[in-house]
Amino acid sequence: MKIVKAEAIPFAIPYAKPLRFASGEVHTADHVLVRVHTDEGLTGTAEAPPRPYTYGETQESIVAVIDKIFAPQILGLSALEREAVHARLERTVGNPTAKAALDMALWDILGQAAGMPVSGLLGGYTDRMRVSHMVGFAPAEEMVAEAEHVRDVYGITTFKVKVGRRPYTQDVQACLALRTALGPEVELYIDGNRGWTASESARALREMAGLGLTFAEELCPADDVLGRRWLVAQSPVPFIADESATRAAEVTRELLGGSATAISIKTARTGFTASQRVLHACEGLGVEVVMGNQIDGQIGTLCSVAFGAAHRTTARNAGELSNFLDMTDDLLAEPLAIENGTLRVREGAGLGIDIDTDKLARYRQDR
Ligand code: MUC
Ligand code: MG
Repeated sequence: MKIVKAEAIPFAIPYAKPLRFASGEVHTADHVLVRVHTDEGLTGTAEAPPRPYTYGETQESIVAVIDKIFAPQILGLSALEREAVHARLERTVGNPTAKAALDMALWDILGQAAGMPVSGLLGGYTDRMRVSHMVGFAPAEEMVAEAEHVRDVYGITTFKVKVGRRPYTQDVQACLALRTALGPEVELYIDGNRGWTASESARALREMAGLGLTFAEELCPADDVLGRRWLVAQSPVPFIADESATRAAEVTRELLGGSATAISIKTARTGFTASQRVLHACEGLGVEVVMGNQIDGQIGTLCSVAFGAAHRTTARNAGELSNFLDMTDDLLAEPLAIENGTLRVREGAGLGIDIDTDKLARYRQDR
């Protein structure tokens, strides 16, 4: 099962509603479709979503690093030699989504070769996840209307609220409005994308003490080392590290150093192989995890739910699996459907990513 070709195809699909958060905003899904081909005719597929404001990757950099560095290094290896593939990819620091998409495409090949769904190969814990919806920056009444719409149409009852603007006049007010409108039965947590200081975060958490938040994520920068530890030590809820701790070693450092007490796992940036390393580190250290969303399209969401449903620890909390709802279109021939607040893993061998070739022709940027 030799790897004979690795393709990186840039495509762009506009968002119907842009997502705004403290570190940036997304108007177009300018992602990269990654396809790995073997000499036996199997093709593994995944997508890499560049997040320049978070990791510095761009659509152009992902295409370039795959075409010029990663593809030449892995051609000729067997798709079964995942550790050897990783040893080569990890010579290069950074470029997380390019590496992750190659990893997931290889797992797709493994699943197809074994005649097994990837989720089953990874762990096969369950066949679905509860969905958490991310509510981006907007006036409080629009954030409430969005959450009510998503609850009424898709049955979603867990919401991650983006904070990190002006804490007391905007963010706390928005969270209050959401809790008042949605009532006690929904689950709310917040993500600051490093937008507040440690002292702003502490005061905001005190002001929201009655709101029953489940988690607080990246409220202030992890690089504010002592300030962040001071904040985490007094946080009334588990404090999630997201972009500050992505690889297993970073996760271990942040958890042992007291800069986080829970972890966001995103297959978009650690694929399946490195996500399992992160997950197992978290299980060993005894902290909760949340399947995060890197503003994935449907292909990335299918990968997230395959991983999240595969393991007991990831399936315990709702996974962030709904950002694709805001896109005007997607590449999957059979679109994903969120029903009763849950998303199911796709059945069949591999990841079940069937690309609509007409849509790919319409949205690809390289022709
Ligand atoms: C999140 O959880 O932070 C925003 C930027 C990014 O890289 O991911 C998103 C969501
Ligand atoms: Mg986050």
